[in-house]
Amino acid sequence: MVTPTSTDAKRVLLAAPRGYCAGVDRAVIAVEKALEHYGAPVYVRKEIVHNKYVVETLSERGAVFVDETDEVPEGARVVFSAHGVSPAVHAAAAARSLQTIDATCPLVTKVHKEAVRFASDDFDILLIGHTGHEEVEGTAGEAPDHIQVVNSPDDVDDVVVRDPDKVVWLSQTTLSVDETMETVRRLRERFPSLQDPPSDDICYATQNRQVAVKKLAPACDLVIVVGSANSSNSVRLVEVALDAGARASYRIDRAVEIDPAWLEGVTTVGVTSGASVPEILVRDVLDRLAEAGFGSVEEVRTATEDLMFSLPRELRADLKAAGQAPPRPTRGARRAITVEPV
Ligand code: 2E7
Ligand code: F3S
Repeated sequence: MVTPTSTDAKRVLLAAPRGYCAGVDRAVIAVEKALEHYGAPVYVRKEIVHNKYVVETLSERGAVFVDETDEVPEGARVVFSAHGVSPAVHAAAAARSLQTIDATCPLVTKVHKEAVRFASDDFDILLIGHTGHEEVEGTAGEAPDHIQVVNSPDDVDDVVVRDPDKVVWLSQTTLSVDETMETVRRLRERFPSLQDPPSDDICYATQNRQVAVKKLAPACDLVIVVGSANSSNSVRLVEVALDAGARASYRIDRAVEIDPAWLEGVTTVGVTSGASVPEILVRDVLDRLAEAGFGSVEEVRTATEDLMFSLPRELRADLKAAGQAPPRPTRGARRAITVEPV
């Protein structure tokens, strides 16, 4: 916990880690590289990541965002978003002879593999996550006959399974850690033999951003979360900030959305950003806060991140064939690890 200042000087506590995770970095670079290498248009199924600015910027450069593969011309190239797709989407793309680049985050692919394995062992799989979110649709689509979605602790009483001794829970990668643990606790009350996932499904980036905002929130009169409305992990950061003791917390896409009334009587402002948010948007927020007298910025760091994923394999192969070196990491020096998508 960060203690309040002894003076009433205005200050900003800036969460770290914040912003881009390794999966977003990889997905955004994949679209950029595809545009450079193949030329526009490059079709992208759904928003590559849930951030308005990223989508607008890539659109200006020639990316064409569509809802479904049937909007992509036969034989054209399409990128699948970081949130993952079900086997049915792969099949639909193949039926139209689309050339696919799968930018599914490798940590989502890991959850898909877990779902396939538990389904083949005939488990009932309770997927904790938000109905309608693209990631949940993709994961549930791996084994629709074995998976049911549990949205929140309040859903637990309605769960019906075939064999209470053969039940496992998995989850969306971007949930609130605390709420998910509460859902699991209630599920286990009903199904004492409930199995845990083989490893954490809530990813490192989600967890790290929640830990950082939890640390600064108790000292904050206001926590500003930069992120889009459809960004699950960004929305969770507002909830986590409030649960951890921030007196107020708001999500904004851009600095211009800061309402001057929010700053009245405020001494300490916390700032963080979701995993799909480019740092330039945070810089704009800090500039705006500085204009309002909050020029003193103190970073509150709870972890360092150096994870990086290699580009989608289809793209890497084409770049290599053209004699192009793989792109460098875009932020900081990070250890390269290769996790192959399925
Ligand atoms: C992919 C996955 O794009 P986001 O805002 O997505 P969420 O899932 O939080 O709405 O953030 C990056 C990201 C997170 N998870 C991308 Cl599976
Ligand atoms: Fe992947 Fe987690 Fe980011 S699942 S896309 S590393 S928020």
